Amino acid sequence: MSFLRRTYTKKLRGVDIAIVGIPYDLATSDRGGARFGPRALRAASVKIANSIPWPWGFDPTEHLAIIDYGDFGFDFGYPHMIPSEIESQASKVLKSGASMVALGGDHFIALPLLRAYAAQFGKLALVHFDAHSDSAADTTGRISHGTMFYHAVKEGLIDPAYSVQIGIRTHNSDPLGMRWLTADWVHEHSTREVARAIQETVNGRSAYLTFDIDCLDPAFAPGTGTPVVGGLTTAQARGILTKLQTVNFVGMDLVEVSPPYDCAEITALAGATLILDYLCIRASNRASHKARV
Ligand SMILES: [Mn+2]
Repeated sequence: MSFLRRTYTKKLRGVDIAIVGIPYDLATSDRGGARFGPRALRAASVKIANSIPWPWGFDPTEHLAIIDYGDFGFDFGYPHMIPSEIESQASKVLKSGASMVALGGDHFIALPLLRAYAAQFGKLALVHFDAHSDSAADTTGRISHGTMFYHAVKEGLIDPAYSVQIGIRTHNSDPLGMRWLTADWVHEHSTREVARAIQETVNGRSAYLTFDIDCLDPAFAPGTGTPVVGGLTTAQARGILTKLQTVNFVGMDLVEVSPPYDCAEITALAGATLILDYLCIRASNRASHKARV
């Protein structure tokens, strides 16, 4: 089944947002299974399709042309080729004028995606929800789900001065200039204060949203590869996202949903709902833009 019961098609003419699956999990350091994330997110999304999402009060599919592009294809027998294959397939979608929501897959996919987005939009602000900073230093080009944002900074894909990582609760001695709103800080502040801090950091720049489901506490997202206790509740994450309507997002991924470790589709439903919130942000952006014109 497709995401939110959208039409499955490779035709991109007139499309605002293409949902793409990237079933890749060879970069994980612990539990695998995120290659099954796209199908789990699609299945869970059916539960929230064709209804008016709370608290938004409108159906984003009535304001945006959203399709399900299916999954990117690549050959697991040539693992070193996969990053460039993801990048080129993403570039093809972006060049059509459509934006994307990528269904992971492990978090590594964000790096080739950011290469494609930066080629299209220039250096971006990163809004990154995660238990980990994923910016460990790496000078040898390992394909890892723990080093993408180190490379994204060094390659000039993202501007660390306008980038923010939310929900962090593991150590990294060098955040590379990105702002950290740690999980502890989030727990001590309201979702409104967290959203304000994100908006202040992004400061009107075009932004990319990357959401690692392990930002959520394992109680709310057990089905993931590298869970860390002490994370956000689903309600906190939604409370923050629903207050980011004024951020100019150009794309999103939601990664690290690993269905073999999930139970009762808790994790997949959380992920699908967070994506629906993103689609509502994009729809309300468009509505406000139309109103200004
Ligand atoms: Mn991550």
